[in-house]
Amino acid sequence: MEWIDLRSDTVSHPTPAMREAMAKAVVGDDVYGEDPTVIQLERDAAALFGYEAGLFVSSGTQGNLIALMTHCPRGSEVICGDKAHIFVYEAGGMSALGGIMPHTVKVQADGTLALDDIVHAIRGDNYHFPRTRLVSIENTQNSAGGVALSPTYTQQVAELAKRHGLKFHIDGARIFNAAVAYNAALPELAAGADSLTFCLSKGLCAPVGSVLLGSATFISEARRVRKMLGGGMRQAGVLAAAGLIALHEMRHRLHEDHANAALLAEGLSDIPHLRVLSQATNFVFFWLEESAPITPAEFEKRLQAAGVLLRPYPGYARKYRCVLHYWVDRSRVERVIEAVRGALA
Ligand code: TLP
Repeated sequence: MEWIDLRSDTVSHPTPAMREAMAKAVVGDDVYGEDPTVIQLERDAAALFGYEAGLFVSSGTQGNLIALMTHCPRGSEVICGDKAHIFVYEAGGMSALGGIMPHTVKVQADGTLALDDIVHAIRGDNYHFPRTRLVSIENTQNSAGGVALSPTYTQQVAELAKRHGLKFHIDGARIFNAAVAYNAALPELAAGADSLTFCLSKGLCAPVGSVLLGSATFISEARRVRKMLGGGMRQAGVLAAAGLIALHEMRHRLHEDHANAALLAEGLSDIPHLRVLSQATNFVFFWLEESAPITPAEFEKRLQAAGVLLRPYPGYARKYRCVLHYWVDRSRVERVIEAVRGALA
């Protein structure tokens, strides 16, 4: 069966053009700094966002961990959202491997951290306290509904961080979706951030990889941390080749996923026993009401029988996240709407 997989955009697989580029990629040993395709990806990514340098890493999780470990000495603190991916969904890596303490503040409904909350979370200069080193935001904010944060807000956080002598990191796993949502230039969304990670393997369809961006000095230190974590890859150009297509071609079609998400939200909105909670960028969240004639497990089973893969959002029994991507076009969205209607009839 050909699945319509809405569980995440991480499930997107490489396009035929990517597979061809991967087969033909010129490669070298990247730990020796000799893989021309990786070097090109890192340079192109840095240039696009206005950073000095980039580092190709195996995943968004690894990119964030490397950034945190490069910025923060052991025992220091990062201020981040209570729904931030680095806090909730990265297996506690910052603490387990970096000895870094998360200091969480509430993620607002619009995905931001209130500036006052950030200021209040900054530790005073007192030897009882851990030292605050870093502020981190997430754009788009996954758990808040895939909402995009504006260039203005990003700039405000950057200024706040600077004023208080803190470093500033952006988990920009889906930053290209944010750029589409705000029709913003990429450097605007990164302006003032000391580091940023973005993913090639979500809506952009590359099979593997993320890029960490920062100053030349920061990236050189980050390269050591990547090696320490076992993330030094060898002929990684086969992966970077797909990454280059993601970076230069696939990001230009993300508006289609946003339009399909809006279409899906609209189509689901009048189905009984289901409440659409939000739609933003390529995400739709809905709630399966307690009044539904079937259990969530049965709902998923019926959808699966109709070729649709959906799962509750981690930590919730009845809250579903649908993530649109390249492999779910408009006609498939229409099939999903019919499948959901049928499952709940
Ligand atoms: N998010 C995944 C799951 O881990 C929840 C998903 O399906 O959305 N930052 C953000 C904002 C993310 O959403 C993710 C992946 C990551 C980082 C980590 O990326 P990977 O999976 O490449 O380690």
